[in-house]
This record gives sequence, C-alpha cells and structure tokens, in this order.
Amino acid sequence: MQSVLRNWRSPAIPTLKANPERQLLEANRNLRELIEDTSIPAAVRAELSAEFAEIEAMSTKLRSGEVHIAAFGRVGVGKSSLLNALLQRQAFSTSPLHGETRDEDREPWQSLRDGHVVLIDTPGIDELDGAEREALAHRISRRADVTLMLCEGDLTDFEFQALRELCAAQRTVLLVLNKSDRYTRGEREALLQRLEERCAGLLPPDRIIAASAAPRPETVIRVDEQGRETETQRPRSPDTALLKERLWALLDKEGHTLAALNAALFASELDEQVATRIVAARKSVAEKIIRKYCVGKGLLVALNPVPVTDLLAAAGSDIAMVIHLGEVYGFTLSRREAAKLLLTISAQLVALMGAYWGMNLVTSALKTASAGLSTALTAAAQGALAWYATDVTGRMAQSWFSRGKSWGNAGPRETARAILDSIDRDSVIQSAREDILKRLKGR
Ligand SMILES: Nc1nc2c(ncn2[C@@H]2O[C@H](COP(=O)(O)OP(=O)(O)OP(=O)(O)O)[C@@H](O)[C@H]2O)c(=O)[nH]1
Ligand SMILES: [Mg+2]
Repeated sequence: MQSVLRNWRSPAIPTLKANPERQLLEANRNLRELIEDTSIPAAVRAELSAEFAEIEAMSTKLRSGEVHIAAFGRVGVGKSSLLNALLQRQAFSTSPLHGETRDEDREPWQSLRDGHVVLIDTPGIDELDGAEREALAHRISRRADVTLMLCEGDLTDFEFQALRELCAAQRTVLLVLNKSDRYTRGEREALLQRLEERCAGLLPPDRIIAASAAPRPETVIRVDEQGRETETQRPRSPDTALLKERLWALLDKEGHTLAALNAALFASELDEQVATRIVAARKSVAEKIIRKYCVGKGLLVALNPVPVTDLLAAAGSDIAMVIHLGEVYGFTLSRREAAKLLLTISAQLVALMGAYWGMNLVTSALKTASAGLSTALTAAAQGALAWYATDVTGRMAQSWFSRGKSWGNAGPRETARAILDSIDRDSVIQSAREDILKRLKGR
C-alpha cells in the first residue's frame, strides 16, 4: 500500500484549463504506475481486478483520444432511442417494455468530428429493482466525458438526486427532456422552464434541451367533400437537432479538454478510492488466508488430538500463516520474526483466555473415554477450539501488519482484548465444529 500511495500523485484539477495536455499525460502516467506497481501482491491485485480493468480502459481511451458520451436515466425514458436518433440507425435495442437495456453497449458516432466520439448506452436507473444494473449505469456515466441525462417530464425526486450527484462530481451533463412530442408547445415550454428553475445552480439553461428520439406518428384527420372523416397516421422524424447543435458546440469548444478533465477527475477520485480499496482488498485476502489455516489446523487437531492446553502452544506451528499474512501487507518475515510475533500473540491469549481454556479441558478429557460418533464429535469440538485459536491468532497478526508491524497505541494486550470482544466465540466454535464434522464425514 505504501508504495502505491507514495507513487500516486493527485492531479491538480483546478489548473486543468491552463494545460490540459500536461494534465492528461500526468493522469495517464499515474494510471500506468498504479497498474504496474508490482509491490501489490497478486492476490490483492486480483481483488482489485475490476478497478484495474477500469484504469486500463480509461488509459486506452486517453491514448486513443476518444470522447465518450453516455445516455443515463430511468428505465424507459428513451436512452437507447435517443442514441439511435443521433446515430440515425437502429444500433441499440429499444422496447416499450421497461428494462430493455441490461448491459453497457457502445457505438462510434462517425458523423461527428473524426469518429472518435463514442456513444454509450446504459441500463436504466430504477428505484425499485436492478440494483446491479443501476450501479453499472452510475459507474459508466461517471466515466463518460459527457452524460446525457434523460427525463420525460418534470424530474422525480429520485432523478433529481441522481442529477445532483452527477453535477456534484463535476461531470459534464446535458439534461434532455425526451418524448417532448407528447406535449403541446406551451406545455413543453412550461416544462423546460420548470426544469430550469429546479436545476438552477446545477445546470445552466443551455444545458437543458427538449428532444423527441422516437416520436409517435401523427394522427391526421381528413374531411372529404361529403364531410366524411378519415384518420391516417403520419410518421414523424426524430427531433434531436438542438441537442446535436449543443453537443457539437460543447465538443468543439471543450471536447479537447473534456477527456483530460474527466481523466483528472477519474484519477483524483481513484486517489481516494484506491487507498481504501487496497486496505479492504488486503483485509479480504487476509481473511481468506486465516480461514484456510483455521480449516487446516482444525482438521489436523481433530484427526490427531493433542491435549487442549497444547493448543495455544501449537500456535508455534502457525508460522506459515503469519509469514503468508505478512506477504499480503508487503512484509517479508523470517521464520524467527514470525515465531517472535507468535510468542507475543500467544502470551496475550493465554493471559486473556486461560480460564476459558481450563473449562474446556473437560471436553478434552471426555474425548479419550468416548468412542464411535461421540469420538468424532469431541474430536471436532477440539478441532473447533484449535480453529478458534488460529482465527484469533491470525487476526492479531493481521492487525499488527495492517498498522505497519506495530500494535499501535493500544499495545498487544488491548488489541487482543478488542479482537476477542469482536468475535462471537460460541458461534465461531459451533460453525467450526459443524464444518469439521462435515469434512470428517466426507473422508
Ligand atoms: N412518444 C415518444 N416515445 C418515445 C420517444 N423516445 C422513446 N420512446 C419510446 O419509449 C420506449 C422506451 O424507449 P427505449 O429507447 O427502449 O428506452 P430506454 O431508456 O433505453 O429503456 P431501458 O433500456 O429499458 O432502460 C419505446 O417504446 C420508445 O419507442 C419519444 O421521443 N417519444
Ligand atoms: Mg435502453
């Protein structure tokens, strides 16, 4: 972690306009460094693979000079239809049923600039379901250089919240009032006015635009000389002219800096996120390692019973676990150092858990006297104790490593106490026993 944070230079966003190219280069270099930082162990990198994939994608995008425009909004507001209207072909699937777009999809917009503009379709955000799809839509729109946030009437509170989040994250947003063919001219003007009022302070009025991506056909009623009426449907063309014009102007004026701005924002957000993600990833990998050793130790003890009092002393054999945990936090421990750490840990545990251990001697005594299934049960009980001891030991070591090989202000005794307090001992032992029994039966 230290190395990532050391190498990671937070880009200075406010100076962006002064020198976007430098900013872009810097952001790109930061991303590369992060990707190539070999001090992050493979297992931790694997946990962060989604982030790394995103960084790769952002980096590739910067190199190719692409500008991304994403459609974003509630299900069924016409996101896919609007992108089709801009492309002038049916590139994205649309449907009157909600939830048609389930994944990210993209198409180059050849008619604009040099073909480096990419339109990105996203699943709808929805208050009720599709949490995963919604998270995807949010992620895409925060990565896009321009977000077209679509609505089809006045904003719901949910939509307003989503818009506010995008604007607060300094994203370039155009609010598109789609399906405006459903309103009379007067209604449309009133709606636009209402949107302008609500979005005052978030968006300038010229970023709020009416459009009709896929207008319903017009009903034309003809009356012939005899006074008979005939009704015909006249198809209507999409109306995205104003949106195109504004987008064009935006890309022309700022397109150059948009990608750089976005990269800088992406990089600075990552700056905050990566540190916490790495801590979380390390913790998660460490927990998996501890569990692996808990299972191993639990089974070993269940199969080769040792006197219960030896269980803590047997922590000496946890050297491999400690060394392994050290690697996750970027430390290479010698066996000697690992043994020394284990000695400190077991001293705390003996002091704090001595009484509990004593009580369980009874279980151990039972074991030698029983036979058959009950032997398996008591062996499992003993294995479960070993499991628990390994769990506590592992967490102690993890805590020491996560503080940079230190117990911090609390010292080892308080750390042990806090860890013991945080674990529901009985349920750990019970589920460990069940796990061990299952494994014993499986043999
Ligand atoms: N009247 C009218 N209907 C429209 C307009 N744009 C889209 N629609 C209709 O709205 C419905 C939904 O359109 P989609 O483009 O699939 O909407 P979406 O936002 O992509 O929907 P999901 O992918 O399900 O989130 C379709 O039946 C479209 O024909 C418009 O401008 N006017
Ligand atoms: Mg769609």
